[in-house]
Amino acid sequence: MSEPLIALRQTWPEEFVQRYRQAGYWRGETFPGFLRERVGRYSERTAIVDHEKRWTYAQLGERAETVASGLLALGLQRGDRVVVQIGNVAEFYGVAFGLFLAGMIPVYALPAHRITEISHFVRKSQASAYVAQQQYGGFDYRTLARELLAREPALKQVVISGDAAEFAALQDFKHDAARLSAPDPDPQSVAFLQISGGSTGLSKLIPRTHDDYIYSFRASNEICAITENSRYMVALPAAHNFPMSSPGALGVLYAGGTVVLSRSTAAEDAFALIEREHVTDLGLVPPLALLWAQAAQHTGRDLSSLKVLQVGGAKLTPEAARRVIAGFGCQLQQVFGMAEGLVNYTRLDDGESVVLNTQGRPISPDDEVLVVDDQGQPVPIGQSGYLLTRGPYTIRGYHNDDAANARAFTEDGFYRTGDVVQQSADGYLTVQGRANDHINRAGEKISAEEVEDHLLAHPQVFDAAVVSIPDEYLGERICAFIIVRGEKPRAPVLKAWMRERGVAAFKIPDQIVFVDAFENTAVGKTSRKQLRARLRGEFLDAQNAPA
Ligand code: OOB
Repeated sequence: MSEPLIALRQTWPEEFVQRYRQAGYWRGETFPGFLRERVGRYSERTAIVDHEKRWTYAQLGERAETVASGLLALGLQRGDRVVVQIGNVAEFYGVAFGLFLAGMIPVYALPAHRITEISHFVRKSQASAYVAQQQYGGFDYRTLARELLAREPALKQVVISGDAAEFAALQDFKHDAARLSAPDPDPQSVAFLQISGGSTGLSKLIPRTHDDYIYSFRASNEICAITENSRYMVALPAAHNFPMSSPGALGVLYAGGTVVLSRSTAAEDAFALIEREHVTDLGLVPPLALLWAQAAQHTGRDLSSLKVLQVGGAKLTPEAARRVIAGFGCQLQQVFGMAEGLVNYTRLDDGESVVLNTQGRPISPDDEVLVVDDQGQPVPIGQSGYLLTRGPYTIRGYHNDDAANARAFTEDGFYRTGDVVQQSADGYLTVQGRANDHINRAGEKISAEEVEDHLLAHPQVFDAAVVSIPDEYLGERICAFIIVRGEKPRAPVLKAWMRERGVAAFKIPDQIVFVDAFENTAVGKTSRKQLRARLRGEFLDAQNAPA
């Protein structure tokens, strides 16, 4: 029996709805309205450039309408969730806006996700369809689609861009104006589902509404000085919240600028594109920013069009920030955000000390920030504490996940970010670390528990504890402590095991350490969290011990 259509409406209490509307944050704009308006206003300007396409706003609008007609012609309906797994190509936005026009709800997967994750997203969102590319980054997504259909019988459709084999082909979709008469969605309804980094177990789904998300990038545009002359490069995965909306591709399209997509994260490939397209703005994670800063000093490419380099997704230390500024010679902006909402920026007129030493301050005057101790009591200004937040673009709950919501939100609706920060008297935040057990590997968030679960499924693994270990290049790497059962497996065998289980490559441990026991860690006596902290401590001590 098919599930009834779930009501995808985010729930802020009425007094907050009124407040956010009155303050002018929520203006009743929707994604279909945004697209139509920009297509009308900027029609012949260049909207999107990828390695082979160059779309004007008119062409983006036409493509989105074609995708919408095609999806409706396949029998998909308004309100249907559709898992989208597309890399850094123009079609990513063709499909996203196509889904918006059709009244459907994209669920944004990353290209690195594999069957285990995609299956989870399909189930959790009760998706009707999966849209992917024939191949991207050397991986054939049709193979994944076949396995997905076998595992998820409720999935009705698979649509493939490129050679679609037995699946519906995105290229064959026909424009059909008659199908496109749908009324605009309620601005407070959920526009799409974003994937959480996941601190415990599998990723949660993050419902973002038209009103709240459009506010976040409209306000970001102002802070980041995005205009119709901005040419913004997407080098991180287009589906990630940072290059999507901080101010990201959506902010830039909202302003009438140009989005330039890079499929490659290699500095020289990107530099060629920056030179050719006169890229003005760019967002990177710290490890890439450092690599590119180094390469920039020896490149023959002209990077002088670059105005602002944004760095976020993981902590940029003051020393790293200095190197990035020296390497690029352009302005640095730190960005500390989360797919759940809250985004902080250093401002373009901030002094050097703020840009080097802080991760910025919130977008909105109505972003409420609390920094609290273990008892939930606010700590004095300048002291470290757990960051809690609520505001006009921070979710009040994950999609369909009561257990996670009970943990991640306070009774009065604050999101527990899991980050440990210090707040200055003028509201700037400096990230000190994290309270929860996720690993931030070059900006990719990995749940320790999820990796442990995969390892525990191996017959020769008796117990596993997964921790982050500081890494000069990645920020953090994944280390798995393993107690074996019977014969000891070789580390590469365990890594291959995870790969074969179909999980994203970025979740596979970088390092495996075999231990005899976790000592007095009888289940229930010591929390996993304490165990992980102790193992990490002992491991680091052992590494630093004199030889
Ligand atoms: C961004 O979003 P997510 O959802 O992948 O990850 C959020 C988490 C934060 O809670 C924090 O732990 C970490 O990533 N983080 C940073 C950071 N930016 C994100 N930690 C230290 N310094 C930073 N600058 O990563 C994201 C979303 C929108 C804009 C930028 C990043």
